Amino acid sequence: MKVNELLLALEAKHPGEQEYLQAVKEVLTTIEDVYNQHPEFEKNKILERLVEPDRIFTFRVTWVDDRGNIQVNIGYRVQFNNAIGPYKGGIRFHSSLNISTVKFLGFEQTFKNALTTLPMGGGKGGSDFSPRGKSSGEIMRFCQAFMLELWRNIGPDTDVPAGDLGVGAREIGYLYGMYKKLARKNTGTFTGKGLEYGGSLVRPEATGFGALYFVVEMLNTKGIDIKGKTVAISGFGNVAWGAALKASQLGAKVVTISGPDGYIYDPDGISGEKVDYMLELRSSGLDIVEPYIEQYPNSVFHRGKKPWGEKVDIALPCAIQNELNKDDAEQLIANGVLCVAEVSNMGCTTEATDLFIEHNIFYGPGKAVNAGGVATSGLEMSQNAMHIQWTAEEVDQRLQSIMKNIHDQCVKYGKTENGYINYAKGANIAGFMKVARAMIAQGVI
Ligand code: 2IT
Repeated sequence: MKVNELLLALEAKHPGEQEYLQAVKEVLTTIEDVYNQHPEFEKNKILERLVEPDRIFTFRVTWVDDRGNIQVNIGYRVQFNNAIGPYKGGIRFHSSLNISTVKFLGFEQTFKNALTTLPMGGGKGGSDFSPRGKSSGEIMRFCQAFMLELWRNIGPDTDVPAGDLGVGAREIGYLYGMYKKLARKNTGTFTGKGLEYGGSLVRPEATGFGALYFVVEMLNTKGIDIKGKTVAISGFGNVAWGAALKASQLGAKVVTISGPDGYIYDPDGISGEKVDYMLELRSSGLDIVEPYIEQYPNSVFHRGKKPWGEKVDIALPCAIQNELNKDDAEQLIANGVLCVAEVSNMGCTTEATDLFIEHNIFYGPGKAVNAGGVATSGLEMSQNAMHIQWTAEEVDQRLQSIMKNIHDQCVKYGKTENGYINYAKGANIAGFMKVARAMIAQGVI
């Protein structure tokens, strides 16, 4: 198989779907050698089958805002691949969401979920609905209208959605509530649920916690301690919050967070009550971080800028895809960055990723680094199926061992001759091998 030919064909078939084509290209170019060493992959047309989602649902979502005006949005659910388990992946509410983004996220999710060691296929969904500035009533009505259309296509053994950007505990509550009303079943067909109705302890923290467990594993390969290291975090939502919480607990010093309005630099470190304050900032619904400087006057607000110009040891993009580009990467490298781990999905552009790898910098791709979120969703599904609830310690223990296992898989497939671990390559090959073998075993379907 010539990967280039397949990519050209895909570009012709799906013109303009930039994020999707980028995600596919990043995977295909790293697995090409392994693919060609296994004639059964080519014979079974695994790549041609893997790059196209099993199916896509696109639907209109009509709802009424607080002023009585009718609003129209688009809803999506991409069921990408269920070779190893039910479709599983989040729902994103963001004004920029389009089919290219949902497909890229679903594609990535397929490999990520394979890495978690749990039986979950890949799916993703969402809407171009923007929660910014919306009242709780508007959010609820939108979630209900969204679910009115989607509920028929999901279920505990079919497709299990969860949160993503713009979809947190409140939205999951509204979505799941409407699902239950329509399905008349209490099946747990959603993860990230509230603790009172089937949610798992540690799920809110899991993406950020898992990311830090992964970073610790990366640093361990060179005997480096995370204690005392400075950390730049972008974003200030659920994922950034979990990452800041665990990083500070581990003795690292988090010096930045960011929002669409700019970034905060806090020389004293963001820990303790400042991490709690992130939740308050988020709950204002305004999507800005500037109020942080009023609360903590020692900090500085840099309007319209990203935090990657700061001199730090560890950079953790926690906001959105392609938020760290080539210029940012050059700046981080010039400032002596040690480790860059994507907590957002595809947080770095391809050019940035290539630069980090070229410079032998610890670089962790999103599908490995942030897999703790969906892995803990998998643990929530297990608890729901057994009708029990594990303690926080039990869940955290499992999360830690899953992250260690993912790290081991990356090392197994990503270690290069000079000892450098290419985590992007390792994660892609490990995830691919599992899904490809499951597809072959199940025949041409
Ligand atoms: O990107 C992701 O892995 C998520 N948004 C979490 C998905 C999930 O099903 O928990």
